[in-house]
Amino acid sequence: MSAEADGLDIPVVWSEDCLLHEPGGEVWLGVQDAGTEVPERATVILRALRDAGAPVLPASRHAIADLHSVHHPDLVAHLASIWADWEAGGYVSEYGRDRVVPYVFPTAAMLAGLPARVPAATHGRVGLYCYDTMTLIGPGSWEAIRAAADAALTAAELIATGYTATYALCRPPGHHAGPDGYGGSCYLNNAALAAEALRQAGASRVAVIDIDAHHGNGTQAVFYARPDVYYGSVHVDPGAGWFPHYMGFAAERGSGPGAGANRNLPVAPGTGDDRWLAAVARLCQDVQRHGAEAIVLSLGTDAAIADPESPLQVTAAGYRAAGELIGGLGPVTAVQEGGYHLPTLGEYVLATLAGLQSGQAAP
Ligand code: SP5
Ligand code: ZN
Repeated sequence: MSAEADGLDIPVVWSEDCLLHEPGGEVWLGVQDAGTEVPERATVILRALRDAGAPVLPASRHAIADLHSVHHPDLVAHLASIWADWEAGGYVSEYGRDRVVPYVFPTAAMLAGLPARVPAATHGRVGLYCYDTMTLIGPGSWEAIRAAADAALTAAELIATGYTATYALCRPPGHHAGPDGYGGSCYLNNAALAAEALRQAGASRVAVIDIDAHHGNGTQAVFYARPDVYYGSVHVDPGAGWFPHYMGFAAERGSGPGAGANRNLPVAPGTGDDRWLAAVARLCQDVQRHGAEAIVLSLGTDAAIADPESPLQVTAAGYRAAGELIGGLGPVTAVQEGGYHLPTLGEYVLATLAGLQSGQAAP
């Protein structure tokens, strides 16, 4: 049975609030560029999945406390309030800064062993939580950030009601956001929240498989010392010069009780279907060995040939094949991460979900 012929049954969990985040670009190397993490990403994906027959379900509102399963309450409170503080501080009206962007970061090199204090000035404080200059906050950002987290939590909770696959159309994405910091166009870690929700719904072991073109440093950080949630990622090699630069190397295998439950498979720029799918298959073997009862798929489609943010060369057929492999592992909650080439984005997401459906239908 093919989803292309017979329709996609996987529910799409969605909130219109995800369109309210308008980062207005990214500051890269000191210059503000247009940026690629735009609201139209979500509308083209939604259109493609609706056209394929997928049912669309509303994201249900969750308590702020539910976000603390993954994130420090101070980060959540900061994200919820920083835009109001920024406006009240005159950064827009007096200084012409129409988005929140930090300029000082409390790196280890600056602190020299001292603890990071919470700065008195709002423009100092923003660097305590944000680790780059590409992840801007504007007037509607918090509503979208919260709605994306709601979508991921709802999609995970639907698994307990009998769905074997669900999809959260999250925007902004999440896998670069860690327990107490954000960056890489991500604010809250939607996939990690979904994994925690699956644990709380009774799965004793959960696996996150991350096929976004970039390493999900935030998800890795959340689960690095834990044996109950496996994290495995195939991504463009940070050692070859790619974001997130500081993490995502093969030697990172987990720590303490989590030793062995983290796997990074960096691939060279230019990697296409064959070597990328071999890495996905290796992650699937890991997941079977780990004994996960539920899977979260961090579904970034920026490994696509035409994507402007990565040098990988994976076809839509490659993503479909990845979906088939992952669908064979058990119940899957797919969570949207990156993917920036608007003309092909919908086709790639649909191909992956069709693969998941087909992999789950196979005997
Ligand atoms: C969720 C996700 O995919 N985040 C990726 C963030 C990676 N951003 C790196 C941006 C580097 C500067 N962008 C230059 C674009 C040139 N086309
Ligand atoms: Zn990415």
